[in-house]
Amino acid sequence: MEIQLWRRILCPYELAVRELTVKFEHIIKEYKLNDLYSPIEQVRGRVKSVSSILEKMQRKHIPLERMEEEVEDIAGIRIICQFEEDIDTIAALIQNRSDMTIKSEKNYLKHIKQSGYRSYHLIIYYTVETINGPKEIQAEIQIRTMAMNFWATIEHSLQYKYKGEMPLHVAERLSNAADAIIALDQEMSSVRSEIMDAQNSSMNQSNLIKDILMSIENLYKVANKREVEKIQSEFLRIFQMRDLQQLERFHRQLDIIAEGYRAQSVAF
Ligand code: 0O2
Repeated sequence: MEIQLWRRILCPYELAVRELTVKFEHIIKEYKLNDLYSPIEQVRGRVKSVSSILEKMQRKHIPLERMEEEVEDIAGIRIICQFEEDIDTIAALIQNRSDMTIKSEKNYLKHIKQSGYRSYHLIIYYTVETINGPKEIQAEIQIRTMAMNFWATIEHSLQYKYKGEMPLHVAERLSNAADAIIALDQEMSSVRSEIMDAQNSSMNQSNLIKDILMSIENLYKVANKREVEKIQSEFLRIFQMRDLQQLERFHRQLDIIAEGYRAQSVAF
């Protein structure tokens, strides 16, 4: 097939990968804006290379005219999360969306692959708008924890290096590493609520500091410069104490000061 034709075939898949990546990144943003823990940590996307598509078609005896139906992962999205529990939350998020329809799932967490590979895969139908009208394509979404991703990335490069003929001692080490990853994910899940609390409180603190700095900046526009300088050094003093409650109190005081200036400006 000519390269130009490949480009035309892959073009809607490129659009789908870009759109889906933006949509999942936006979910992270929405959680953060609402001061909530995001079950999605990171999103990556790729369009399968022509050589990978051809290799898969050869391996699975897929004729060229069936390529778009049978090679389900031309568009691929990988969603990385922190905890194994997040995987179900993300799958439910996808299931409830009106712009993605789940065609099938492969649960390599329940049915671990012989290699030791663990991940949760969904094949979805997704429609992109092209200059010729809407086109429904398939995309594969892989959902896995950071630890699972670490293992899969290393194993994938070793598979590539040994071209399917991995020496036994390497395969054994990978299998041991896969067991260690299972233990690590379980261990992280057992301290999940503590880790999430720590992350939430550090997120709250950074949002609070952002708000305080913005209030001080706004005061500069309306208040006496010396007074704002005093407020600023008071902020630095409280900031060094690393006490969230004190910071919250200080923020409330700033609101009252700002309110006073607003009232004054209305009165004049
Ligand atoms: P790439 O480079 O990731 O795009 P098959 O391709 O025959 O293995 P199938 O039925 O099409 O499998 O789908 P399956 O099993 O869900 O696997 C598709 C993708 O999952 C693979 O894509 C890998 O990304 C990943 N995967 C599956 N098994 C393993 C494994 O044992 N180790 C690692 N590291 N990844 C795996 P591709 O096509 O290999 O390519």
